[in-house]
Order: sequence, then C-alpha cells, then structure tokens
Amino acid sequence: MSTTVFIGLGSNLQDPAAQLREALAALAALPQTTLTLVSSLYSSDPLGPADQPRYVNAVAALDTTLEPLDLLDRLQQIEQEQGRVRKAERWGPRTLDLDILLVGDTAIEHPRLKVPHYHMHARAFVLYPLAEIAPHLILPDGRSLQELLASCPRESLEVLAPAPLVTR
Ligand code: PH2
Ligand code: MG
Ligand code: MG
Repeated sequence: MSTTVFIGLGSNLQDPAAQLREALAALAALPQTTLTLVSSLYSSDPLGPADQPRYVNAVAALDTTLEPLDLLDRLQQIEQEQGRVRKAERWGPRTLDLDILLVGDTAIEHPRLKVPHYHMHARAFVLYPLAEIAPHLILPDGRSLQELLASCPRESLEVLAPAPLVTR
C-alpha cells in the first residue's frame, strides 16, 4: 500500500529555482515512488538570520511505498548531491532543504524524524504551497489546513513561477 507524503522544498543559494527543479527531478526518479503534484514556486524573506538571501520554496506530493526513514535517507542524499553543507548556524542559508512534512495521516516521533514537521503549522512558505496542491487536507491532530491558513498571514510570500513541469 502506498502512502501520500508531502515534501517541503527550500533553497536560498546557487540559483534556488534551479535547485528546486533539479530536486523535483530527483524526487520523481526515486524508486517505489511517484511524484504526483507540485506547487508553484514561491519566494519569501528568510525566517531566522536576516543576513541571507530570500528563499524559494515549494511543496510536492509523492505516493511511495518507501518506509519514512528510508525516504529520509534518500532525501538527505539528494541534499548532499546538490551541495548541501551542514553548518552549526540554525536556519542558515542552504542550497537545498528537503523536509518531510506529512506522511499519510500518521504522526512519527523518532530521534531522526518528527512528523508533522515541526513549525509547519505556522509557516506561510509551507502552508500556502501545500494548500495549492491539497486544499482540503486535515492534519493528524484533526486541524484542517484551512484553519491553519486563517491564522497564518502571507507576509512576504510571493508566487515566483508556476508549478514546474516534471518529466519522468
Ligand atoms: N528554511 C529555513 C530557515 N528559514 N526561510 C524561508 N523563507 N524559507 C525556508 O525554507 C527557510 C527559511 C531552514 O530550513
Ligand atoms: Mg526546513
Ligand atoms: Mg530540513
């Protein structure tokens, strides 16, 4: 049985929109996985340290039979392949960030993986792209995405480009 997984993509270094397109192609090429939906690309001011470029963000939906920790390993491998350098600075700049936001309607509490992704409930750069591809979503705790959006101002979030075409 496959599970629908939502992935948050983000980049603010080395042509962020191109980083996201490359990452989407890598997601589409994962084994046991179909990339089903991709939001528009959005740009927003950085959350965290202000002395870094604006981010480009998107959300994608996958249908997969990969186990969540196996998927996490593969996402981290894609981040590495696209030049991600892990630094001590929290919320610092990065070429590519791939976050597992939701895995079906389950919650996961594991030392390596917490689902729903922490803070996603209040981040415009996650909620608005997510709503574009899954407007009727209900989170594992019973809250609706629409309810979360109602208390999450868009602030600096802008649509940058339409949903990229991903060829498999
Ligand atoms: N990711 C961060 C830190 N700050 N700001 C925006 N706008 N978008 C992000 O994806 C983002 C951020 C660390 O994951
Ligand atoms: Mg992140
Ligand atoms: Mg991350």
